[in-house]
Amino acid sequence: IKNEPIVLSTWDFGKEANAEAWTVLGKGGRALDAVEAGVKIPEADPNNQSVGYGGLPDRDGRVTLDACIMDEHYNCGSVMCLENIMHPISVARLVMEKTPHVVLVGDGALQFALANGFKKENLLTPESEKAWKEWLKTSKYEPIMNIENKLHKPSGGGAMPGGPDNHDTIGMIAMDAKGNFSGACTTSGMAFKMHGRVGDSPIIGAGLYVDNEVGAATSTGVGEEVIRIVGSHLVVELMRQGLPPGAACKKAVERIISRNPAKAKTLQVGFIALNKKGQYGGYALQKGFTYAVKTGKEEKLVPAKSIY
Ligand code: SD4
Repeated sequence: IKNEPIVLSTWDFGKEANAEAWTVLGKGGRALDAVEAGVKIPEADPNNQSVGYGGLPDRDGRVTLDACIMDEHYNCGSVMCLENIMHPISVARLVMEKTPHVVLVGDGALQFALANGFKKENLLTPESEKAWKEWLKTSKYEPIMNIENKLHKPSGGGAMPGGPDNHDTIGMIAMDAKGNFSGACTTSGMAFKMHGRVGDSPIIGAGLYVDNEVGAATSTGVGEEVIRIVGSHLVVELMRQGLPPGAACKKAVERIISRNPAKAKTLQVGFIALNKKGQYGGYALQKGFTYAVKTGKEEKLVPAKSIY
Protein backbone atom coordinates (compact mmCIF):
# COMPACT_ATOMS: atom_id res chain seq x y z
CA ILE A 1 0.00 0.00 0.00
CA LYS A 2 1.21 3.45 -0.75
CA ASN A 3 0.67 5.83 2.11
CA GLU A 4 0.84 9.58 2.15
CA PRO A 5 4.03 10.34 4.15
CA ILE A 6 3.74 12.83 6.98
CA VAL A 7 6.10 14.36 9.51
CA LEU A 8 5.30 16.24 12.71
CA SER A 9 7.63 18.02 15.09
CA THR A 10 7.58 20.23 18.13
CA TRP A 11 7.86 24.03 18.20
CA ASP A 12 8.31 26.57 15.43
CA PHE A 13 11.78 25.36 14.52
CA GLY A 14 10.13 22.05 13.65
CA LYS A 15 9.29 23.62 10.31
CA GLU A 16 12.88 23.68 9.09
CA ALA A 17 13.49 20.26 10.55
CA ASN A 18 10.42 18.90 8.76
CA ALA A 19 11.66 20.34 5.47
CA GLU A 20 14.88 18.38 5.91
CA ALA A 21 12.99 15.23 6.87
CA TRP A 22 10.97 15.68 3.72
CA THR A 23 14.07 15.34 1.55
CA VAL A 24 13.91 11.69 2.66
CA LEU A 25 10.16 11.12 2.99
CA GLY A 26 9.26 12.88 -0.25
CA LYS A 27 11.40 10.42 -2.19
CA GLY A 28 9.79 7.41 -0.57
CA GLY A 29 12.61 7.04 1.97
CA ARG A 30 12.43 5.43 5.39
CA ALA A 31 10.87 7.31 8.30
CA LEU A 32 13.90 6.45 10.45
CA ASP A 33 16.28 8.22 8.06
CA ALA A 34 13.88 11.14 7.82
CA VAL A 35 13.61 11.80 11.55
CA GLU A 36 17.34 11.51 12.08
CA ALA A 37 18.08 13.95 9.25
CA GLY A 38 15.33 16.28 10.41
CA VAL A 39 16.36 16.72 14.03
CA LYS A 40 19.99 17.22 13.05
CA ILE A 41 18.98 20.67 11.81
CA PRO A 42 18.18 22.20 15.22
CA GLU A 43 20.97 20.15 16.81
CA ALA A 44 23.51 22.02 14.70
CA ASP A 45 21.82 25.42 14.90
CA PRO A 46 23.73 27.73 17.26
CA ASN A 47 20.71 30.03 17.47
CA ASN A 48 18.59 27.38 19.01
CA GLN A 49 19.36 27.54 22.70
CA SER A 50 17.72 24.35 23.68
CA VAL A 51 18.95 21.68 21.33
CA GLY A 52 22.53 20.57 20.77
CA TYR A 53 25.04 23.19 19.67
CA GLY A 54 24.19 26.49 21.34
CA GLY A 55 22.06 24.74 23.93
CA LEU A 56 21.94 26.32 27.35
CA PRO A 57 24.29 24.58 29.77
CA ASP A 58 23.62 23.02 33.13
CA ARG A 59 24.30 25.00 36.27
CA ASP A 60 27.99 24.08 36.11
CA GLY A 61 28.25 25.56 32.62
CA ARG A 62 28.31 22.20 30.83
CA VAL A 63 26.15 21.48 27.80
CA THR A 64 24.81 17.97 28.32
CA LEU A 65 22.67 16.35 25.68
CA ASP A 66 19.87 13.80 25.75
CA ALA A 67 18.50 12.06 22.67
CA CYS A 68 16.64 8.96 21.59
CA ILE A 69 15.37 7.34 18.46
CA MET A 70 12.93 4.49 17.73
CA ASP A 71 12.07 2.66 14.52
CA GLU A 72 9.21 0.63 13.07
CA HIS A 73 10.55 -2.65 14.50
CA TYR A 74 10.53 -1.50 18.14
CA ASN A 75 14.29 -1.02 18.00
CA CYS A 76 15.42 1.91 20.06
CA GLY A 77 18.57 3.71 21.12
CA SER A 78 19.34 6.50 23.50
CA VAL A 79 22.14 8.64 24.88
CA MET A 80 21.92 10.59 28.10
CA CYS A 81 24.07 13.36 29.48
CA LEU A 82 26.38 13.25 26.48
CA GLU A 83 28.85 16.12 26.16
CA ASN A 84 30.81 17.66 23.27
CA ILE A 85 29.08 15.83 20.44
CA MET A 86 27.18 17.84 17.86
CA HIS A 87 24.70 15.14 16.84
CA PRO A 88 23.58 13.03 19.79
CA ILE A 89 20.70 11.67 17.71
CA SER A 90 23.16 9.94 15.39
CA VAL A 91 24.96 8.45 18.38
CA ALA A 92 21.60 7.22 19.70
CA ARG A 93 20.96 5.59 16.34
CA LEU A 94 24.32 3.84 16.48
CA VAL A 95 23.59 2.62 20.00
CA MET A 96 20.42 1.12 18.53
CA GLU A 97 22.07 -0.41 15.49
CA LYS A 98 25.54 -1.38 16.67
CA THR A 99 25.26 -2.38 20.32
CA PRO A 100 23.22 -4.92 22.25
CA HIS A 101 22.04 -2.04 24.48
CA VAL A 102 19.39 0.65 24.41
CA VAL A 103 20.97 3.37 26.55
CA LEU A 104 24.50 4.73 26.97
CA VAL A 105 25.17 7.55 29.38
CA GLY A 106 27.80 10.20 30.03
CA ASP A 107 31.40 9.23 29.50
CA GLY A 108 30.49 5.79 28.15
CA ALA A 109 28.31 7.40 25.51
CA LEU A 110 31.13 9.81 24.65
CA GLN A 111 33.71 7.03 24.33
CA PHE A 112 31.34 5.10 22.09
CA ALA A 113 30.78 8.17 19.93
CA LEU A 114 34.50 8.88 19.60
CA ALA A 115 35.21 5.24 18.76
CA ASN A 116 32.69 5.58 15.94
CA GLY A 117 34.24 8.60 14.34
CA PHE A 118 32.34 11.43 16.01
CA LYS A 119 34.46 14.46 16.86
CA LYS A 120 34.72 16.27 20.14
CA GLU A 121 33.48 19.84 19.84
CA ASN A 122 32.80 22.72 22.12
CA LEU A 123 29.03 23.17 22.18
CA LEU A 124 28.89 26.15 24.51
CA THR A 125 28.45 29.22 22.32
CA PRO A 126 29.41 32.69 23.61
CA GLU A 127 25.70 33.57 23.77
CA SER A 128 24.84 30.57 25.88
CA GLU A 129 27.84 31.15 28.11
CA LYS A 130 26.68 34.70 28.60
CA ALA A 131 23.17 33.56 29.50
CA TRP A 132 24.66 31.11 32.01
CA LYS A 133 26.86 33.79 33.62
CA GLU A 134 23.81 36.01 33.85
CA TRP A 135 21.90 33.17 35.48
CA LEU A 136 24.73 32.56 37.97
CA LYS A 137 24.00 35.94 39.52
CA THR A 138 20.78 34.61 40.97
CA SER A 139 21.24 30.86 40.44
CA LYS A 140 17.53 30.32 40.68
CA TYR A 141 16.20 27.22 38.99
CA GLU A 142 12.67 27.95 37.93
CA PRO A 143 11.35 25.91 35.06
CA ILE A 144 8.51 28.25 34.26
CA MET A 145 7.04 28.12 30.85
CA ASN A 146 6.16 29.97 27.76
CA ILE A 147 2.76 31.03 28.98
CA GLU A 148 2.43 33.35 26.01
CA ASN A 149 3.47 32.53 22.51
CA LYS A 150 5.13 35.90 22.13
CA LEU A 151 7.44 35.04 24.97
CA HIS A 152 8.68 32.03 23.13
CA LYS A 153 11.69 32.84 21.01
CA PRO A 154 12.78 29.64 19.36
CA SER A 155 15.46 31.14 17.21
CA GLY A 156 17.74 32.51 19.83
CA GLY A 157 17.43 35.90 21.36
CA GLY A 158 18.52 35.81 24.94
CA ALA A 159 17.10 32.95 26.85
CA MET A 160 15.83 34.20 30.16
CA PRO A 161 16.78 32.20 33.22
CA GLY A 162 13.77 30.17 34.17
CA GLY A 163 11.97 31.93 31.40
CA PRO A 164 10.18 31.02 28.24
CA ASP A 165 13.21 29.81 26.33
CA ASN A 166 14.08 27.54 29.14
CA HIS A 167 12.69 24.52 27.42
CA ASP A 168 12.36 23.57 23.83
CA THR A 169 13.19 20.21 22.55
CA ILE A 170 12.73 18.81 19.16
CA GLY A 171 10.57 15.74 19.09
CA MET A 172 9.81 14.46 15.61
CA ILE A 173 7.53 11.63 14.49
CA ALA A 174 6.95 10.46 10.94
CA MET A 175 5.17 7.95 8.77
CA ASP A 176 6.75 7.02 5.47
CA ALA A 177 5.26 5.88 2.15
CA LYS A 178 5.29 2.29 3.35
CA GLY A 179 3.18 3.25 6.33
CA ASN A 180 6.07 2.71 8.73
CA PHE A 181 6.69 4.95 11.73
CA SER A 182 9.79 6.28 13.43
CA GLY A 183 10.55 9.02 15.90
CA ALA A 184 13.44 11.04 17.30
CA CYS A 185 13.78 13.36 20.24
CA THR A 186 16.82 15.49 21.12
CA THR A 187 17.54 18.26 23.60
CA SER A 188 20.05 19.99 25.79
CA GLY A 189 17.42 19.62 28.49
CA MET A 190 16.21 22.15 30.97
CA ALA A 191 18.53 25.12 31.14
CA PHE A 192 20.67 25.36 34.26
CA LYS A 193 19.65 21.92 35.48
CA MET A 194 21.80 20.05 38.01
CA HIS A 195 24.76 18.35 36.40
CA GLY A 196 23.74 14.80 35.55
CA ARG A 197 20.04 15.55 35.37
CA VAL A 198 18.24 13.64 32.65
CA GLY A 199 14.78 14.58 31.43
CA ASP A 200 12.09 12.74 29.53
CA SER A 201 13.55 13.31 26.06
CA PRO A 202 15.98 10.35 25.90
CA ILE A 203 13.68 8.00 27.82
CA ILE A 204 11.81 5.61 25.55
CA GLY A 205 8.16 5.75 26.57
CA ALA A 206 8.45 9.14 28.24
CA GLY A 207 9.81 11.58 25.64
CA LEU A 208 9.13 9.35 22.65
CA TYR A 209 7.29 6.20 21.74
CA VAL A 210 6.71 4.49 18.43
CA ASP A 211 4.43 1.52 17.92
CA ASN A 212 4.13 0.60 14.29
CA GLU A 213 0.71 -0.98 14.88
CA VAL A 214 -0.72 2.21 16.31
CA GLY A 215 1.34 5.33 15.70
CA ALA A 216 3.81 7.53 17.53
CA ALA A 217 4.00 10.30 20.10
CA THR A 218 6.61 12.66 21.51
CA SER A 219 6.72 15.36 24.13
CA THR A 220 8.29 18.60 25.18
CA GLY A 221 8.23 20.56 28.40
CA VAL A 222 9.21 19.86 31.97
CA GLY A 223 10.54 16.35 31.63
CA GLU A 224 10.04 15.32 35.23
CA GLU A 225 6.27 15.57 34.80
CA VAL A 226 6.34 13.58 31.57
CA ILE A 227 8.45 10.81 33.10
CA ARG A 228 6.03 10.53 36.03
CA ILE A 229 3.21 9.50 33.70
CA VAL A 230 5.38 7.81 31.02
CA GLY A 231 3.74 10.32 28.73
CA SER A 232 4.46 9.31 25.14
CA HIS A 233 3.72 5.66 25.80
CA LEU A 234 0.48 6.69 27.46
CA VAL A 235 -0.52 8.70 24.39
CA VAL A 236 0.20 5.75 22.09
CA GLU A 237 -1.77 3.35 24.30
CA LEU A 238 -4.71 5.75 24.36
CA MET A 239 -4.62 5.80 20.56
CA ARG A 240 -4.55 2.00 20.59
CA GLN A 241 -7.79 2.15 22.55
CA GLY A 242 -9.30 4.22 19.77
CA LEU A 243 -8.77 7.83 20.73
CA PRO A 244 -7.75 10.20 17.93
CA PRO A 245 -4.25 11.69 18.37
CA GLY A 246 -5.35 15.10 19.69
CA ALA A 247 -7.71 13.58 22.24
CA ALA A 248 -5.03 11.12 23.36
CA CYS A 249 -2.59 14.00 23.91
CA LYS A 250 -5.25 15.89 25.87
CA LYS A 251 -5.87 12.92 28.16
CA ALA A 252 -2.14 12.64 28.89
CA VAL A 253 -2.01 16.33 29.75
CA GLU A 254 -5.03 15.86 32.04
CA ARG A 255 -3.21 12.98 33.72
CA ILE A 256 -0.40 15.37 34.60
CA ILE A 257 -2.90 17.80 36.08
CA SER A 258 -4.58 15.08 38.11
CA ARG A 259 -1.25 14.18 39.71
CA ASN A 260 -0.64 17.71 40.99
CA PRO A 261 -3.13 20.39 39.92
CA ALA A 262 -1.39 23.31 41.61
CA LYS A 263 1.99 22.50 40.13
CA ALA A 264 0.57 21.80 36.68
CA LYS A 265 -0.58 25.42 36.44
CA THR A 266 2.98 26.67 36.67
CA LEU A 267 4.67 24.60 34.02
CA GLN A 268 4.47 23.60 30.41
CA VAL A 269 4.18 20.16 28.86
CA GLY A 270 3.08 19.45 25.31
CA PHE A 271 2.50 16.25 23.35
CA ILE A 272 2.14 15.57 19.65
CA ALA A 273 0.90 12.34 18.11
CA LEU A 274 0.29 10.65 14.79
CA ASN A 275 -1.75 7.53 14.03
CA LYS A 276 -1.79 4.88 11.30
CA LYS A 277 -4.44 6.77 9.33
CA GLY A 278 -2.13 9.78 9.13
CA GLN A 279 -4.32 11.73 11.56
CA TYR A 280 -2.38 13.95 13.92
CA GLY A 281 -2.86 16.22 16.90
CA GLY A 282 -1.21 17.93 19.82
CA TYR A 283 -2.15 19.27 23.21
CA ALA A 284 -0.38 21.28 25.90
CA LEU A 285 -0.86 22.40 29.46
CA GLN A 286 -0.28 26.06 28.64
CA LYS A 287 -0.82 28.28 25.65
CA GLY A 288 2.16 28.91 23.42
CA PHE A 289 3.05 25.43 22.29
CA THR A 290 3.21 25.08 18.52
CA TYR A 291 4.02 22.14 16.34
CA ALA A 292 4.96 21.83 12.69
CA VAL A 293 3.33 19.49 10.19
CA LYS A 294 4.41 18.57 6.69
CA THR A 295 2.85 16.33 4.07
CA GLY A 296 3.06 16.29 0.30
CA LYS A 297 0.17 18.74 0.27
CA GLU A 298 0.64 21.01 3.24
CA GLU A 299 3.24 22.59 5.45
CA LYS A 300 2.11 24.46 8.51
CA LEU A 301 2.60 25.49 12.09
CA VAL A 302 -0.25 24.55 14.38
CA PRO A 303 -0.84 26.36 17.67
CA ALA A 304 -1.74 23.49 19.97
CA LYS A 305 -4.86 23.65 22.09
CA SER A 306 -4.19 23.85 25.77
CA ILE A 307 -5.89 23.46 29.13
CA TYR A 308 -4.88 26.82 30.59
C1 SD4 B 1 13.62 18.08 29.36
N1 SD4 B 1 11.69 17.86 27.95
O1 SD4 B 1 14.84 17.96 29.42
C2 SD4 B 1 13.01 18.42 28.04
C3 SD4 B 1 13.07 19.90 27.85
C4 SD4 B 1 12.14 20.44 26.84
O2 SD4 B 1 11.37 22.18 25.63
O3 SD4 B 1 11.28 19.83 26.30
N2 SD4 B 1 12.24 21.67 26.48
O4 SD4 B 1 12.90 17.97 30.34
